Amino acid sequence: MFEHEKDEIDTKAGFVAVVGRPNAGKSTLLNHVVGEKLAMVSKKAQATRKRMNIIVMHEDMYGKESQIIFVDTPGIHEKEKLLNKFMMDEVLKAIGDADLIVFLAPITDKLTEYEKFLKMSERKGTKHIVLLTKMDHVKQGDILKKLGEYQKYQDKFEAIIPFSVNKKIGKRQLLDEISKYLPQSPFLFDTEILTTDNIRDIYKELIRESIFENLSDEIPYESDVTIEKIDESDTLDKVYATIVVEKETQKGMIVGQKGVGIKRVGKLAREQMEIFSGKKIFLDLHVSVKKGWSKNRDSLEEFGYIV
Ligand SMILES: Nc1nc2c(ncn2[C@@H]2O[C@H](COP(=O)(O)OP(=O)(O)OP(=O)(O)O)[C@@H](O)[C@H]2O)c(=O)[nH]1
Ligand SMILES: [Mg+2]
Repeated sequence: MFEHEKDEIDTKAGFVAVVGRPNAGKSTLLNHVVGEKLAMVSKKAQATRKRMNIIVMHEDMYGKESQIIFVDTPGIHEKEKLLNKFMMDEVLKAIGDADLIVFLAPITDKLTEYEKFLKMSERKGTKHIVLLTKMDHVKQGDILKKLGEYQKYQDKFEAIIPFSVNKKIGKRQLLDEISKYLPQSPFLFDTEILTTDNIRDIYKELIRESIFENLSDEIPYESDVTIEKIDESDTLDKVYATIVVEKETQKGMIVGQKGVGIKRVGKLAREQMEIFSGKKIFLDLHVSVKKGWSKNRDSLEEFGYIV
């Protein structure tokens, strides 16, 4: 590119990795900033398993437009299973590819998670912003106290912003701040698109979200979903999907007596899919058992988790 051409680019664009411990509020934040329910959210930790791009167009206070490509990631955690290793690899890849990182910590957290993140990310030296989430959980005085604690690391972060999705606080400030650190660049994606994920990925996540919502104990963690087929038309999508579990007993627990369990999972998933697509959804849902899938490389690949 010639120097004079570079000067003519009046837009910014870049990748922003959103990282933090499981349940910090990463996926909720991204659904909130994009204004659409795209990423799955759960009260239970370790909901997100794979990176997801969520794209937000933002005009800063000087009228300059940025295309912010947020990358939702699984929570930072340590576990031995191959699936969990894949999840951590996803975090590291997102950090490695990012122009900027947003580190999320619930405001009630101690600084140990942040210190872990600093160790993980310092080698590459990518700039980061700290976002203190769920500030609606605490009083004003506690917010100031927490901001004080983070001052110890003020030379490490570019900004620290308290945030609450519930109280709708912090969005504009976050997007303005992110825009400052993005490179001058033409837009990297069509300005109309909100995610690079396809409909298959999103339907899969909505079914997983319903499993997280409706089932307890180990089932959410030991199950996954494959979308076998989608027959699309203008007003109706017919979706054929299988829930895969590790054990025969888990299959029984999902199906439930007279099939009430799987009906409940299917109902919530279908409602969410209808909201997302604006179409009627026919959902054909089955359960199958695949012992040890979360520890097996080939099975993980079938679910789209390439380790
Ligand atoms: N009160 C309150 N709750 C929030 C806020 N943001 C997120 N939550 C809740 O926190 C829980 C976890 O949210 P997620 O968005 O799934 O968290 P995550 O960081 O994506 O979690 P993983 O995908 O497991 O890493 C959900 O029950 C959200 O409703 C907030 O600002 N205030
Ligand atoms: Mg998540």
